[in-house]
Amino acid sequence: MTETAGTDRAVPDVDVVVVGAGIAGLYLAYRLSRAGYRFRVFEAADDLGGTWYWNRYPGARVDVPSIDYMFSFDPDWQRDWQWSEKYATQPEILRYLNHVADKHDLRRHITFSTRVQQARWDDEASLWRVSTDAGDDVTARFVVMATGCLSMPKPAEVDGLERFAGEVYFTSSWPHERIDFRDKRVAVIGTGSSGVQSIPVIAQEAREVVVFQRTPNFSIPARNGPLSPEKLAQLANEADYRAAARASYGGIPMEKSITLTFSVSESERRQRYERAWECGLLFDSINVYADVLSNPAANHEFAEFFRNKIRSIVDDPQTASDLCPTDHPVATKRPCLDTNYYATYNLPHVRLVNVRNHPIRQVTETGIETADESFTLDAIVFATGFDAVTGAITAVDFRGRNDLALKDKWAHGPQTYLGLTAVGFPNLFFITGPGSPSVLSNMIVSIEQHADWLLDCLGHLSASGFEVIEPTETAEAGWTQHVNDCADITLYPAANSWYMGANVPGKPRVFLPYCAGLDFYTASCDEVVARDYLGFTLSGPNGSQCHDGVVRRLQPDVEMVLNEVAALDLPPMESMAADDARAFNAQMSMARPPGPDVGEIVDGVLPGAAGDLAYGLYRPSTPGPHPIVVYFHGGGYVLGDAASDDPLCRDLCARSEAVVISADYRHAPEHRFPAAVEDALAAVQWVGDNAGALGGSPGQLAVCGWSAGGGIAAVVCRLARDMGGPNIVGQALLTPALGADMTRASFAENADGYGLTTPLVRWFTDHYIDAADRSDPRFAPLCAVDLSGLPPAIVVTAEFDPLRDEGEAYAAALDAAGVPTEHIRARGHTHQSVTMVDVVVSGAPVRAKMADSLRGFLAATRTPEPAS
Ligand code: NA7
Repeated sequence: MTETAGTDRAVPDVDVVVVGAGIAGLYLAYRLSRAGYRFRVFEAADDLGGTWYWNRYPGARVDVPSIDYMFSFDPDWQRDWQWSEKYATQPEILRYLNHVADKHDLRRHITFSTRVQQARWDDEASLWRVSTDAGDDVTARFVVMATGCLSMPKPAEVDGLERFAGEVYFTSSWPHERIDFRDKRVAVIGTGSSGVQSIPVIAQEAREVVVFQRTPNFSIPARNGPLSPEKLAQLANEADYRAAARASYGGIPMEKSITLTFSVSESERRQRYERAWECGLLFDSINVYADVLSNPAANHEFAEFFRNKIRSIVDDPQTASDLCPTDHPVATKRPCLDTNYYATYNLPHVRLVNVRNHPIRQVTETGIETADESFTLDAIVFATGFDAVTGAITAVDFRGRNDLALKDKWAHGPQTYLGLTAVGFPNLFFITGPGSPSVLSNMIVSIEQHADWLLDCLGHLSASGFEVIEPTETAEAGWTQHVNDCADITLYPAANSWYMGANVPGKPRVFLPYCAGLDFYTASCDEVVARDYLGFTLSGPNGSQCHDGVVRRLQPDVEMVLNEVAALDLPPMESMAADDARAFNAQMSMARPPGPDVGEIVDGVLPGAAGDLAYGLYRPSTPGPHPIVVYFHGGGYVLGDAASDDPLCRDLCARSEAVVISADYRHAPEHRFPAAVEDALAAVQWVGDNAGALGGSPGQLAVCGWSAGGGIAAVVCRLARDMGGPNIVGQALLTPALGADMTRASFAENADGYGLTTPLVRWFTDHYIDAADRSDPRFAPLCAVDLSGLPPAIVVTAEFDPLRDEGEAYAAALDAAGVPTEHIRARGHTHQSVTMVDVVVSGAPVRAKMADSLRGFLAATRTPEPAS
């Protein structure tokens, strides 16, 4: 390390240390060298290639099409590199990587056979002190982990391996010389991609193969072969093709399905499933329907299709049954692409042992002993996977600020900002780290995206006179939350997968990759930069800057819906006449999923305050009588009806097991205040009087409403209290409109961009009520003098709702008045999003909570059954 002339500031030996010379390390070497940085790449192996250096097992291939698995910075596909097959083998990929390295003279930057062991942040000098097992001590301003997601093999988790006299292999570090299995009895432990690829090839040669399977995986035929003319045609304009890959969901140009499984007929589903089985493409097959990874029923049907395929291929019914995955939803573990995998079990010398039923007890000198059998073996192959995503990062002893160990920081699961950086570890970057799309995307595209972002960042730092970058606590916590939110609306957490860290004993159970898509992710990274490095502190000798904040605050599915609606560029509702707004609302309602099935739905008419009103009655499928919830729809007093809130009412009925009566009320501007509340009160009175005839249990009556309907439900509770009936036992108010007091902060904070806008609230309010009446508690229940004695309440407010603060205030006022009140703050939600059944999956837990509360309110009133 040298000193800068004239100053006492330390100058590091290099600008950047890169750890790893796989695909990411090579691309970084290319970019850093072209940009004139001083850098070193350390690689533990004695040659380059990373994954493709180590995983030389028989049958090893890439599982995305080879022509998608190429660097885009070097468009030499057309000129001097051509793949021989749709899915290249490991040797061919390694040749490609060597070709790229040689062509761009990258090898000279790499120090081989050298493992980085420790990196210590020197706060005073603002640099990393990096040491290796070869004795190097290097100082670097930045350290970049290009260590890959599947590069830290799991150790063998069996007793007695050291006793075994035969050969032992790990797919993850396969010998360089050819292994001859002819005439050998071979065990393979593990049936992930490595097992599934290698087993059929080993079986072609070996005398006997015994596969020890802990969890069967879903696998589809790779249908490998020559490159298809269609794929080649897509590449006619390679620059466009690569750009489309970068802008895609998974890093492969592909139109993302927006069709929901049960929106099409069974025969159409069958055809699509068959196409998924036939296409030989992993990402395309999962993309069969939009809800495969979010709707359990959709996933189950797809999974059953695969199980039937397995049963149709494998002759022995017990083996077929053992090969059928039943413990995880399809695609929640990485599905495999295979060549003859299932058919291999029809060979007389291949046998499957289900270690869940026949656990491996130990390895002996001669083979493997299960609880009930001994297998004599010449070789054991471990295809048991990796300490994925975080393993190779925490294998380096990183010491950040105040000697904080990265391993300790991540003891309960990784926390990162953008999957790229971590608080306490300035100037440390992870390529395809935890919290980035990484293994759920085409790795090579994700690697380029990360490396490009990093190079831009380094350029920005130096151009702005900064030398240190570190995320803030707020930004990191927000991103980590967002990564979890994304996973939580999928079925991924349901599987004991390596995505969840569940394959490594003791590893925290946290979903590691970012699952909302490369496109969505890239937009976040770009937005951070566009907002002048939002969530990062940038510092240097001359000062620092920090625009603190969270880049993704909305629930991911809410944001996607908002983006889709924004893309439609619709006219604002407040620019329409009331009738046009109603027609527009009705039209928008037609495009959504129907909501869950209920026992029956009956339309009826009830006497309102000034004439008949329509209602829709939703009855649970369980035997009645049921308690009754009278529901008031949203729509700003101007629009809406039972049809507009139909999926929400079905959902409420199914979840609460109550009869839900969605009662209409007269609308403004034709019928202004207090018409709506008068009708609502009349409806509740009528339902109370006719509970038995409606199939309800008398005395078990609650109210619920959304938006304006929520305000109406709140008002009805107070009027019923004051009038001495009907007896309402609970109220559920979903993002209620409670007085349109536009001085509240949420009206300014969420004025636009979240569906319901402040101008639209004003438009609704003006249609409904004169300014002089707006403090009437029949419009603004917060203006009521006394809220005591009201029925217990659940109030749901949404973070990005102009009405949020009045909901908050009402929940607090109820509580202060002694009303048992539960207040749910729907984080990352908007005024409408919780109502979007089967569209906004993240709203489901909020609705479940609301239904649970209603059940509780109603159950508390049930007359106990007489003792027999
Ligand atoms: P995977 O996919 O993690 O597969 C490892 C397999 O080994 C899997 O079937 C495991 O069962 C099994 N396994 C792991 N530990 C044990 C023990 N102790 N006993 C028995 N069986 C065990 O790794 P791969 O190398 O096949 O593939 C990694 C990725 O590379 C793949 O997803 C592609 O993206 C490419 P488990 O499912 O954990 O019960």
